[in-house]
This record gives sequence, C-alpha cells and structure tokens, in this order.
Amino acid sequence: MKHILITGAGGQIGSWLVPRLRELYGEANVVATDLRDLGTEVTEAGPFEILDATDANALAQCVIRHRVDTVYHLAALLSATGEQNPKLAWEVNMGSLEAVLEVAREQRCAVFTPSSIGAFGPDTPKNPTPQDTIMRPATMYGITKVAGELLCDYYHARYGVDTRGLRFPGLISYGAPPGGGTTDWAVDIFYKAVSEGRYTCFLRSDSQLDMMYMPDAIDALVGIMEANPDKLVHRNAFNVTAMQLTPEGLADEIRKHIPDFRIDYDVDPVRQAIADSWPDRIDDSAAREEWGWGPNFDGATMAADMLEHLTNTD
Ligand code: VAH
Repeated sequence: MKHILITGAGGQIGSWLVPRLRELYGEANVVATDLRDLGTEVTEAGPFEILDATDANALAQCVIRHRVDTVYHLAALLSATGEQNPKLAWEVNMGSLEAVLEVAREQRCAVFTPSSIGAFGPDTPKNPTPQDTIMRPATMYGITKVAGELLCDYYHARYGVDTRGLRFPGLISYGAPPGGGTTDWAVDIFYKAVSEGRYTCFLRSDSQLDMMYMPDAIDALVGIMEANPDKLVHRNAFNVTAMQLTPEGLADEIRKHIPDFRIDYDVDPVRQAIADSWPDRIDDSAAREEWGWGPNFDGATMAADMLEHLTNTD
C-alpha cells in the first residue's frame, strides 16, 4: 500500500486531494502537511504535520517517520501572486521542489509535481498548443513551472526518481478557494452569482482559457501516479484539459440556472496580460494515449454541479 505525503495540503487542490487519497489508500497512509495548521477536519482524519516544504531536513525526517514512498508536491505560489513578488515565487517554488527531489532521491520516493498551462508563453502556438512545443513563459510562475519540469525530468534520467507531472489548466472547485491565480475568476464568479447575483470580472469577456473541474483534476492526479511507467513516453509534464471557457460563455451557462445573473468587467491589466500569454486550447492527446486520461465534466455539467453545491450548503 502506498504511503503518501502531500505538501501544500491546505490549498485549492490539496483540500480535495487529501480526502480522496485517504479514501483510496487508507487514512493512516496519507500525511497532510502545510505551513499552517489546517484545523480538525484534516488533522483528525489522518496524520498531519506543520511543514515548510523548502526545509529539506524537516521534509526528510517526515518522510522517514511516515515511511513515505510517494510525494504529491503542491506547495507553490501561483501566477498573479508570483508577479507581485517574483523573487519569493522563485525561492518558494524552486526551493521547495529542489528539497522534495533531493529527499525523493535519497529516500527512493516517487514525486508528483503540478505544472500548468502557465508554462507556455506568447510564442507558443495557441490553438491547439501541442504537448511538445516552444515554452518561453512571460511570468515568474511560468518560469518556475518550466524549470520544474526540466528538473523533474533530470532527476528521473540521472537518478531514476519516478517523477511525473501534469500541466493543469484553470481549476474550478468549491471549498478551499484558489489563492492568487489568473484563473480565479472562474471560481469567484460562482460564489458571487449565488451570494449577489452579479460578478465583476478582472479579465475581458472573450478571454478564452483551458479549464477543468476539480473532480476531474483529482482523477488525473491519481491516474498519472497509478499509470504503468512502461507506457509513459512523457513524464514532466502532460497537457491535460477538459473545456475551454470565456467569462461571457460561463456567464451564459450560469444564467441557465440564475436567469437574472449579470456580469460586468473591470479588467486588471496584469492578469489580462498573463491570460493573453497563455494558450486558447491545449492538445492533451498524449495523456489520453499514454495513460488513459479523459474528463467527465464539461462547462454545462460543471456549472450545474458547482451551483448545486454552493446553493445547498446548510
Ligand atoms: C494560476 N490557477 O492561475 C493557476 C493555474 C492555469 C492557471 O496555473 O496561476
């Protein structure tokens, strides 16, 4: 049975991934870690430790103590936050990944590291964006994602560390909110539609980006780490997507459930420039062919499920 450690367990992905992995592999076999205490729901449901993922010694002790053989490394600063403090973004994103890979090399752990469509830049073909293509991102976040992909592939080729990754699109979920991303509008719009019936979007109405509903992202996170390594031509990292959304298009979808919902726009030039440098639609055929990736939710079913959960909170 796997023994798993998750860094950044309190984030948007981690808050979904911890309970799913505990269901799959046993609560005692999944150690949730984060810089801050996550409260009883996580800490009482299984092992939890306060951990700075850039501290290789503390990470190594945690891995040894819990006999960890697989690390899901989620701790990172996202794109918009990264542009506010590029130096910190580099230090956190690369410092933590370096620590995780060195501990994984010494302790023989497999490692999952998320990449992103943010790893692509303005010179990358936008529609479709191939699996293997130009990657010259215009953000520090994107630079850490490309450098991270290269470092993960290096640790696999040089030291045999089982490293795997996914280039996630914008992720949409309820529960723990996203923190400082350019795609956060696709989550915020649902909360504001339910609470206020209207939303002011920080991107232009026609800004198309790849998106995915969190249940599909969690399936992908489990699927890639369960995949037969002999079938993997790529490792770090696979393009994966589920839908392409624009703010106006998602507003139309929400109006099917909340007819009076209104959207208006107050464009943030920083996040608009980031979004404009990213793909319109990525090609995820390599993930589909090499390990059977495929989403279950599209824009319509995702919107219906999000609104059902946000309006049925007791
Ligand atoms: C961000 N949510 O906006 C992240 C993600 C594709 C976007 O990488 O930075």
